[in-house]
Amino acid sequence: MEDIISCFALPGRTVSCDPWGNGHLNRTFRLTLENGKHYILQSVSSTAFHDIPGLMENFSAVTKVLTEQSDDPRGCLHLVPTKDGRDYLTDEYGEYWRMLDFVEGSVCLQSPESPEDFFQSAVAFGNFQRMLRDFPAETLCETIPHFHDTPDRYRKLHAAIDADECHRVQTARREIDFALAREADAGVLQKMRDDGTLPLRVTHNDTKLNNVMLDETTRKALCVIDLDTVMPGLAAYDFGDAIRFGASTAAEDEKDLSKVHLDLAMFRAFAEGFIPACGGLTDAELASLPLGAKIITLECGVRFLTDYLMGDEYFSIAYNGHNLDRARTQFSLAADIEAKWSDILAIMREVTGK
Ligand code: GN1
Ligand code: MG
Repeated sequence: MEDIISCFALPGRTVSCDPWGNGHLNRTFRLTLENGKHYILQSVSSTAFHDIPGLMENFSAVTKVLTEQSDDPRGCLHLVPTKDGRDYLTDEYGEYWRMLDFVEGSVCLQSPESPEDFFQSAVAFGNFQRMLRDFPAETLCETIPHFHDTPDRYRKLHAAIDADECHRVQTARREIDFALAREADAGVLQKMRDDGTLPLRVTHNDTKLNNVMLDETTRKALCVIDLDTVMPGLAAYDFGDAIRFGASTAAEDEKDLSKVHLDLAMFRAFAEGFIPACGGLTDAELASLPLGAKIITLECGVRFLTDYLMGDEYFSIAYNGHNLDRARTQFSLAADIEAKWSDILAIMREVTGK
């Protein structure tokens, strides 16, 4: 690790390096320098990302625009270059490493402590989309092709069921039935993307609450982190994934499913923050946002379930069955979103005035 750290142009000696954060894919460490300043060192998952040079090009192009657009230096992530002026480093094992400024004086939440926290995260993700409105989305590399292509996620689920390599299909019958019962309707966002009903935007695509930093004192939104999945996408993906994670009353891996619900007050708070911050969403996009919540929740459940059936190759797990537990919470939440559909539409009408 010391060899890796020494390749980056840091302004001083590192005194400690500790594991940091809650990501399921990348390995993240926080460094402390002797002057007390902190930095983030990250190795990017090559299991998840197959074109890391392309991903890093996205990263620097997008952060350049965000830096120009925001007046607060903490309003955007900044890469620390290597001593020879590059954005990242490849080590002798082929691992990719990058260094970032740590956003000092900030907090990152696993669940909102109040609707205001969630509102702030909505403002951060909405601002992100607005600041990148004129960015030529088609020049970005698709860091994970078909990332939110729900029909493609279903194709992979079918392949995992058919192969049943780990003999786990029997243990997940109920979850498989739940997913397959919704397959026919789950492709509607992808269809509206393909036929041009919904415009392509530069989207974040992984809008979990823990991908936003809030100021630790004012609790106002500072910046959006985890830019690995920034790609051309739909506003509904960013809205939907945020609701999936932050408007759920339980953690993503809660075992007691009676605790998993959609919190309508949180849903409203996110809609109130996100929609004005994005600015200029079309009527078709506004109408697609609740669908995003339903479909991205279902899709995430399908992804966890597929990974469980395939032997937990993608999402890191803390125990056997972790991915099945995660799939179950997502399906419980998707069912609750279905049950609350008319309340959701009423909130959308109130927030948009349409
Ligand atoms: C992954 O790495 P992390 O935890 O920020 C995943 C998201 C999932 C999320 C589920 C690139 O995000 O799509 O929604 O886990 N990221 C990628 O917690 O696959
Ligand atoms: Mg993350």
